[in-house]
Amino acid sequence: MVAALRAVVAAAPLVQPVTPGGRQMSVRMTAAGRLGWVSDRQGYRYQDRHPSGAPWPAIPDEVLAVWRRVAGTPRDPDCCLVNYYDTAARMGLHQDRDEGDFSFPVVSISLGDQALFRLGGQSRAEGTQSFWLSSGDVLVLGGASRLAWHGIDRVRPGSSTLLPRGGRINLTLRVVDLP
Ligand code: MD6
Ligand code: FE
Repeated sequence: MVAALRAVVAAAPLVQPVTPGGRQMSVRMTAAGRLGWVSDRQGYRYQDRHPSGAPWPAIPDEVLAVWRRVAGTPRDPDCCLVNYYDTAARMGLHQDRDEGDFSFPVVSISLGDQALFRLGGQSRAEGTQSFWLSSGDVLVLGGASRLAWHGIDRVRPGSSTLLPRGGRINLTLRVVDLP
């Protein structure tokens, strides 16, 4: 899977996005599939091209195979968001709600260093629990957890030898179905 992702990143290079408010995110991102999720000063959105103007590469078969095994739907995903965390990167608490149909799950695959995942409820005010995601872990946010708040508090450096330069890759697969 890492080899297939290297080809994705060669076709659609990682970018370090800025939020609509102008803050640089610490995670570097790219995507595969019909649509990719991008963020810049104009806002967050799904679009059919990398910021370079190139179409997104196809979602690798190895990745699709995981979705087909766990997503519980015959529909294939439209988007595979690829997030790369160096050991200083984190992801603030958020909901995945830019998609049009929340009856489809979001499936996440973690590769490389472990990361401390924080999972709350559907309202930001609810309490959270934290657990470590390790390389090879697959997490499905579906049903009542589809709109759960979640984020990455930190990456544990040196906790995996999968990626030669360390850090963590997280893939999230979604059916986008824009409203
Ligand atoms: C991460 N994951 O694991 C960030 N979103 O780096 C997510 O933001 C995420 O793991 C939706 C569903 C599952 C996830
Ligand atoms: Fe998310």
